[in-house]
Amino acid sequence: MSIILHDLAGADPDLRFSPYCWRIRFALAHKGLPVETIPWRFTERDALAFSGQGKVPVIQDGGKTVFDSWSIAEHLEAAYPTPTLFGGAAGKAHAAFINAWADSIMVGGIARLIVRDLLDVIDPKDRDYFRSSREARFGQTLEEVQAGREDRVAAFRESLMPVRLVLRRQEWLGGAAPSYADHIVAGTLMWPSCASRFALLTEDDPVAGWFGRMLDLYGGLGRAAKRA
Ligand SMILES: N[C@@H](CCC(=O)N[C@@H](CS)C(=O)NCC(=O)O)C(=O)O
Repeated sequence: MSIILHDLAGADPDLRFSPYCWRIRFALAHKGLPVETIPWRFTERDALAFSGQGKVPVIQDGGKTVFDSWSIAEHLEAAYPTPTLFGGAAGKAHAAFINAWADSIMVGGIARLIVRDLLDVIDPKDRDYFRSSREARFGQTLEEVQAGREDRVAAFRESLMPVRLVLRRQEWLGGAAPSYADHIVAGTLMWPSCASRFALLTEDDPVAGWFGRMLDLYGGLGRAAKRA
């Protein structure tokens, strides 16, 4: 039986752009687990009531409901140990750092570059909620947040230096093979890659080269994704 994944969708139900849901899409593919995705929009609170909270990703695996991407990764590793996502306790501890870094530095940096673009791809019924909740969070209009991004994108690219330095020494963040650390960073980059046409990475950036290899994994899962 397939695992069910409640997955953020845009106005186009095939446009899936949540950085957290993509981490789980990659993790499921890594473990070879079949998945059925159910499109979810920001204002469909009732559809997640069974999980006791209001954010995606949420998975239903047999009788078990799990939300929060890190908790889902932990569940998958415990329930389906091979192939491993973390490579043991030390690998999991290091992936926890990557997860925290991606959630703060990467997600925060990317949001300031593409948040107004998101308004154009989300479902029209979500637009008022999205604008008011994000403008309250930033204390600025979405247009103000995104303004001047051409001048600011270099600083975002600079923030990826730790990834670049690791990829100089090894092919994957996981070392000789991809691991959940790769899924976290690539899943986060799927967000702008799917929802915006603004180029976050330059083509000659080793991070872009690695992201291209990530897109090709698992039968080209990331490359086949619908893009805005
Ligand atoms: N820490 C959570 C974050 C999940 C999250 O923020 N999901 C977003 C979609 S990308 C969401 O559902 N937001 C609902 C909202 O903003 O109302 C995780 O890792 O899964």
